[in-house]
Amino acid sequence: MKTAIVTDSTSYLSKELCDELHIHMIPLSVVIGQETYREELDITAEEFYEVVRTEAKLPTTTQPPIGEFVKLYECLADEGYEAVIGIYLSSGISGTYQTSIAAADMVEGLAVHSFDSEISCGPQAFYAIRAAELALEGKGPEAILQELEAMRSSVKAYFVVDDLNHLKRGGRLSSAQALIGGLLQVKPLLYFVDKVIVPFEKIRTSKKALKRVADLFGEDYEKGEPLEAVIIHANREKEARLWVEELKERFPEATFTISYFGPVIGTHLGEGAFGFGWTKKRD
Ligand code: MYR
Repeated sequence: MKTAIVTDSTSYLSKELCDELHIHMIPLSVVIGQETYREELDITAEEFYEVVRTEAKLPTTTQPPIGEFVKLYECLADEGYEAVIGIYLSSGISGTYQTSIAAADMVEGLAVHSFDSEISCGPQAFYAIRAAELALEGKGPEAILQELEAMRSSVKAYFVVDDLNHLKRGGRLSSAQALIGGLLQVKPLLYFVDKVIVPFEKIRTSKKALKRVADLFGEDYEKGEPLEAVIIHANREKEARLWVEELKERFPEATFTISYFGPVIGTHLGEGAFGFGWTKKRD
């Protein structure tokens, strides 16, 4: 069964990799002032961080309109695909996954399977890349979905933000949580539990939070399984590169790539955020 792999823009995969692996991307958008920009298409991450510094009004984000899903799914059916696996950011932070499900009902002749990654960004990309590799090997949707489910327990991610107010303002971290624990005064290490963002540990400085996450990675690394990791930054490429050099020395058997928080996720995390995601290498 000819199966197409779709993911949304928040997996921040390069156009080259999407072309190579035949991954189709559906963009979320960022609204700055009166303008709406589809990320990765109308605005780059660099442009976004530059523009928001001078904009008085803070940006907001929107999920893809249902019509865009329908258009894409219909196009894929016209191209001869019989099935789609759509890998989307966590349904606990965006309506994108639910909209994909609603769009699937409006398209005929195509079996659409929407997969809730329960995460976003680089770790979501782990799923999209793996699904695409299997689709290229000729695996059908059931086998691919089975593999994605099997990956869940090994996909981990932690992140730290410079200013928690962005998450609070966007409603992706409840005010109660942010205030009760006095989180706004510290740099909590954050992660996803049951599809939503919660604090993992309260840590006083970003530097200590990054050290802590490297130690958490180290615990899995010591188990001896081959790991692939992604370091994600919000407009801090130089620091990310330096960090990766240190990590490579400390964990020589693991592979590291660098990704970024683009406009949509950057709106909610703010400039200067860092993330660290990893998974077990699959064969
Ligand atoms: C929408 O408007 O539908 C998009 C909402 C996106 C919320 C993003 C919240 C932060 C996610 C951080 C992911 C970090 C993964 C390592």
